[in-house]
Amino acid sequence: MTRAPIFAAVLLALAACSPSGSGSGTAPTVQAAGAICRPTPVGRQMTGCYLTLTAAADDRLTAVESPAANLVQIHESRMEGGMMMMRELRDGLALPAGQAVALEPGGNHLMLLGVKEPLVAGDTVALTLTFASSAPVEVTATVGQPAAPGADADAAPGAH
Ligand SMILES: [Cu+2]
Repeated sequence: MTRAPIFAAVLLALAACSPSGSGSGTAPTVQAAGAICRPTPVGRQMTGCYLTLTAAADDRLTAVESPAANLVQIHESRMEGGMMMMRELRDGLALPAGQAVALEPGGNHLMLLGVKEPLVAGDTVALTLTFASSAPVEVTATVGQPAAPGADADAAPGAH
């Protein structure tokens, strides 16, 4: 995999971001924070990753890749008949402008499938996030146990 096209795309995006006043038409960006992947269960080659995305303008997370896995899917979790089911979001995940969208346990998440080497706490996982409008974002997730769903990071002194 070559990095040159991504680098060029970032430069183009920056160049396109001229100070022209109104927000529309400028290159949008997405901030990614708090990326974490669960350790792979013994004998299994899949696991979930979580992070928080904030898009500057309306956007959509459309695809994710990782060198650590053969495939990364964007999943939603929902209760069906009292069971937690998960399903791929084939159209990606909507990112409304300025809203922090949390991918967290029990909700939306990234699913690593065909994980090549077992992931243990302390490892890192590179993720490349692709968006409908924004330039791709590369994040490094740490491997560990994510905070409980809905937990307020500020109210959990042990979290990070
Ligand atoms: Cu899943």
